Amino acid sequence: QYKCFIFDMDGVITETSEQHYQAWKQCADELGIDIDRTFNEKLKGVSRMDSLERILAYGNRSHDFTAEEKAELAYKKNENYKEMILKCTEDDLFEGVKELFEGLKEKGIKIAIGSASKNAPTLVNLLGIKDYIDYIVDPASVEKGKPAPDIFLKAAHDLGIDPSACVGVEDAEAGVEAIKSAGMLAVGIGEASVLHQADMVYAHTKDIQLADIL
Ligand code: B16
Ligand code: MG
Repeated sequence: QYKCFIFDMDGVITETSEQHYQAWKQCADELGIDIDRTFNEKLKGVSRMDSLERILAYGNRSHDFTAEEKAELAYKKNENYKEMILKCTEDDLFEGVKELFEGLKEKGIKIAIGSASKNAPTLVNLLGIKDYIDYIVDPASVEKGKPAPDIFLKAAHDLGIDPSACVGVEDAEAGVEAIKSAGMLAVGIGEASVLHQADMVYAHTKDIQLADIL
């Protein structure tokens, strides 16, 4: 039986993609690169440095910066983003998340966060869900980001649970791919046509039926 649920953060338990977008938009504007919300879709679930690389490639400016300059751009974006998310409170938690967590706790199932974001611990605190979370993966501790399975496998390993007894919940295509390569059950949040690799798909987190999964 399933012993652990590993949740992605952005798009699954809260929506921070708007703040990521605003912070990247400011960075891109300063470089004279015009990004919009459609382009931002390609940054969901993608690590900070990879997001910057995608923006630079989009503006044909991949080769214009040294590694140091890129690190500085990413640093500035993150400082900006951190200031934006300071306003997050329990009200920013998606509907149904607390009830879902309560249901899992009742059944003795562990809850982990498998986000690509290095800011996940800060958000877990701001969203007031710290007491529910058994483990937060530090994305800096794994070699490869999503769609590689590393983040999800790290959670299972550190909790001492076999991957086959884990359920991953993701809104991004790359995230679902990561869960499947980790050998876990994949629950998709969003559109079934996009998340076709998922074992089951719900439109919103609040629609998840634990009884169906367990
Ligand atoms: P950070 P997720 C991802 O979160 C975001 O979707 C993505 O836009 C962001 O670049 C990435 O986290 C890294 O975030 O800069 O805070 O380390 O969907 O994996 O929860
Ligand atoms: Mg996500």
